[in-house]
Amino acid sequence: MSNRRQFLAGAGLLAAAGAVSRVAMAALPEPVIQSSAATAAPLSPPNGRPYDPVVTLNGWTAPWRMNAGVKEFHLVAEPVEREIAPGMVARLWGYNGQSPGPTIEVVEGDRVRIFVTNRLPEHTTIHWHGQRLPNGMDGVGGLTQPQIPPGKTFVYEFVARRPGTFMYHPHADEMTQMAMGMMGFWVTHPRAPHPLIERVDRDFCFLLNAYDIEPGSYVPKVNTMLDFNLWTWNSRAFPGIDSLNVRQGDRVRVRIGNLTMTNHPIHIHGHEFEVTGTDGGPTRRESRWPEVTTDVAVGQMRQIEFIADEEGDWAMHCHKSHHTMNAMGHAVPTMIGVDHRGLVENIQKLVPDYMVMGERGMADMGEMEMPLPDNTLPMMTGQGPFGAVEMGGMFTVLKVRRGQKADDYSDPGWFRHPPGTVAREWTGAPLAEPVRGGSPGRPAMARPRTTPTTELTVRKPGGHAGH
Ligand SMILES: [Cu+2]
Repeated sequence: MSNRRQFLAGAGLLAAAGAVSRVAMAALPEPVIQSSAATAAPLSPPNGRPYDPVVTLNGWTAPWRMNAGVKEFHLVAEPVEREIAPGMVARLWGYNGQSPGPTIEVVEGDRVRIFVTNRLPEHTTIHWHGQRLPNGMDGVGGLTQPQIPPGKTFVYEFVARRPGTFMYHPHADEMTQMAMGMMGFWVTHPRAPHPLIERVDRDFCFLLNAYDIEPGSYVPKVNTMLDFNLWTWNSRAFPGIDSLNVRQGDRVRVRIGNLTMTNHPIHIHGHEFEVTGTDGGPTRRESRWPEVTTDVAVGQMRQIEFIADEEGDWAMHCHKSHHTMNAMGHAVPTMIGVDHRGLVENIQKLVPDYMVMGERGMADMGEMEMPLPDNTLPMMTGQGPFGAVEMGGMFTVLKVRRGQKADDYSDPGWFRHPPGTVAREWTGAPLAEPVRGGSPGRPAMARPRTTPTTELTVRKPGGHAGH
């Protein structure tokens, strides 16, 4: 779907470059609307200065129209339906049919004209986070411009002066509009070889965002300040986030912007990376050091780079463990070590569909077939080649393959591990009772001799809690 749309858009651009009348060029450019949450193929620039395009995870790049040397984009702020992951759709606000809006890619020195049409029920603006621009183009409603009323179109115009990694979002009723998903990515490519900006083989980008959507409902609660329950990358939660598919040996860049209300330590397995840029620009070489996790604070952007030299399926995720879970994870009491034997049958007389959560840990949640309200994602889910992955939220996989073609971003499937390279069960003689250290006192996690009195919270799936 997205490829076809991009192809059609590209065909439109070619026609525009040919013989379109001045009248047509004086009219608003046709906005291109996206209906799919799939990762679109990179959009090679059909005109203007050349560059290596980025790939937006579960997103796409906005086509533009070249008008007398100016790159013209048309963003439409509007209500959208976004599939968060298969099985759950959210009613959000976004741009051009999706949340986030399309990525805008331009080249350092480009003059850019962006038409913004407001189809929301309230006024809005767009702030171009991180850009050098005339003050009146900065998009702060009331401060640098009047708000864009519903039904109106405003024009922003400036030169993309600084190459780098940026984002855009409203600066009008921000708490509501960002909680509803209004945001997008912006990349300004360097116009010439830049001493601090490498050429890379793959260049991915996505925004960190978060929602508070009650299980079973569709619309985010917009008055939530901190206690969000859906942690997403580009408004997608695992297993809805596409994998990053690369060829072994590729130099890979990942650009990440944080428009949630908390920080996210982003972690990649199996490789070390360096932070090569922020929304302030490329970092100086002497400021770079190897990392496997980098924290992306609120309102920050981080651009990381590494050589993908280890074949395999490598987890890539936020390191806050409650950010790799979907909704319903919050109110579950800790039951590890609590002996439920005999209790469940009694409770089930009162609550027929009662299930015990977590007496052996929470891993059972990954496989539990619990009745969930419609339009609700399981808390931890996703199937891997060895079983349930027990993850949700801000989690995906970096797939490094020897055989991946240079321009191929398709999913190569699960990694086939060479024989003898997978952790395996010990089948030799079992160890007798382990020898414990000689410290006096009881071990910290000893099982109590008698079952303690336990207060149980009985939870009926469906979000109705009773006691
Ligand atoms: Cu996080």
